[in-house]
Amino acid sequence: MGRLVVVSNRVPVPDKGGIAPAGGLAVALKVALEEHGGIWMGWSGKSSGEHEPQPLAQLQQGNITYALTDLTDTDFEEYYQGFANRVLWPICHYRLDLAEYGRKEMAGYFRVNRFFAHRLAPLVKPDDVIWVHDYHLIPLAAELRAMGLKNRIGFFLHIPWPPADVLFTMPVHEEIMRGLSHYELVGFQTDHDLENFAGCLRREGIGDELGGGRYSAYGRVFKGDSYAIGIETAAFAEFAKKASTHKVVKRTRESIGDRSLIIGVDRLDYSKGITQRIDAFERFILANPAQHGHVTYLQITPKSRSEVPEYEAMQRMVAEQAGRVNGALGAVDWVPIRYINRSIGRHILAGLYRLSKVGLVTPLRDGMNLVAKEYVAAQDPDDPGVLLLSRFAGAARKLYGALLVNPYDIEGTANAMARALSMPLEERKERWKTMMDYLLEHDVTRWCDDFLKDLTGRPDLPGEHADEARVPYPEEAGIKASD
Ligand code: GDG
Repeated sequence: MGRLVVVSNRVPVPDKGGIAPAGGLAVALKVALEEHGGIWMGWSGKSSGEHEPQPLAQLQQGNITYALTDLTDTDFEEYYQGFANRVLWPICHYRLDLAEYGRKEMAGYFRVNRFFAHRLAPLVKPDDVIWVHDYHLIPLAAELRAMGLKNRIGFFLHIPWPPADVLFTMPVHEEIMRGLSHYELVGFQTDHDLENFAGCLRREGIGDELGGGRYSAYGRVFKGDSYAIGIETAAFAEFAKKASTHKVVKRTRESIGDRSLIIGVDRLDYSKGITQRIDAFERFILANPAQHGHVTYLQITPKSRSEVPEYEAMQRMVAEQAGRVNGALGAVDWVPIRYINRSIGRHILAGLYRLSKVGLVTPLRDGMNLVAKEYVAAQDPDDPGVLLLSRFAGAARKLYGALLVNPYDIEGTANAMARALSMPLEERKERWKTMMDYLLEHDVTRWCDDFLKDLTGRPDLPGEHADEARVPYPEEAGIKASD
């Protein structure tokens, strides 16, 4: 294959010493980029106000070029906050009640994708392979095709794909589906997401499943498959072992004493089921008086997307809820819930996972959920904790050793907490080993290799660009920004 060109909304730019920010995805893609040489392009995270952004800022690190563009305030509001985070995110997480459609935002989303394409195209060579990431950039391939690019282009969706009845509530669902058909390979986290996607194609006769993982739609043939994203399992396990001696982790151990620690780690997001989880913890304490004073639930919740009103409201709600439970159930020498509303260092996080007897990962819906995988990798093999996992997280499709829960069932989740805390060592070890063996084999490097192998080694795909003609996008198809 030629060079690799990765495009994502945000780019993990290495610091001046060339160190990439922590996180499996950044590491795995950096390894692939180093191997093939290439470009990682995306938004700089900065605004150019209302002025046209300057040309791409390019930063060379070895044989990788990081290419970053600013966005105007309007672009940020319409494309990022508006359509990506207030329409696509809730819709893909089955929350059509939270989706806020606005013609202006929808037009802004397609406009910024076109802008990205125009900035990227001059950097791309004919044999480069392009890998586009996530829901912010679905229409990018169509825009690049419209500019005449014939490269192999793959897309990976990090979040869930909803069933047709949910997706079709979105006024521009047709344009989104058409956008995906312009890729050679569309990757989802799980078989369920892929099934939902195939269902969307079948409904209203948009397209067909051709067999062998091939699909046709809008006069094009492309492949779809599922690729569960992993973590750097072996490295994270080692990291967590070392982190147990970190002073903050030691202090936490001392402050916990002989109580059992339960941990939850989630960006503050309504998809993560944090309020239902606190309800379940409260129910568990009320139903198990013997546990009073003997268990501490640590919830680490960095703020995210605070500029979006739903997130701001949720931030207040979770803090109030944790305070109410502590006020009602706590004692002068026992605070049942320790709630941290900011980000903590990755090494401390790894050490805290290892210290915790139970990992609570109970999203209402999640593409994969890396916290579940990190919690497992961080455990002491001789005395592993128990992963309590929502059946609606992508991770539940493969982590067979977890205790699966339905996060909407507060009582069921509370019962599972009690079961996890009393699970015998032999059962804990057996469950942990099943999961760890899987995670070691299916780490993030394997995920990256599998996707790229399918994208590049596909002589059977015609690379058909039957519908090369310019695709009319919403603002041209009669949806005006001023509507
Ligand atoms: C999306 C999809 C999919 C969290 N708090 C802190 C911290 N974190 C780190 C965790 C983990 C990451 O953030 C969160 O990843 P998740 O996968 O759990 O969730 P999303 O952010 O929603 O990610 C998801 C993922 O994309 C990848 O495809 O799995 O389904 O929604 O790595 O450790 N890290 C540090 N301090 C914190 O306080 N250092």
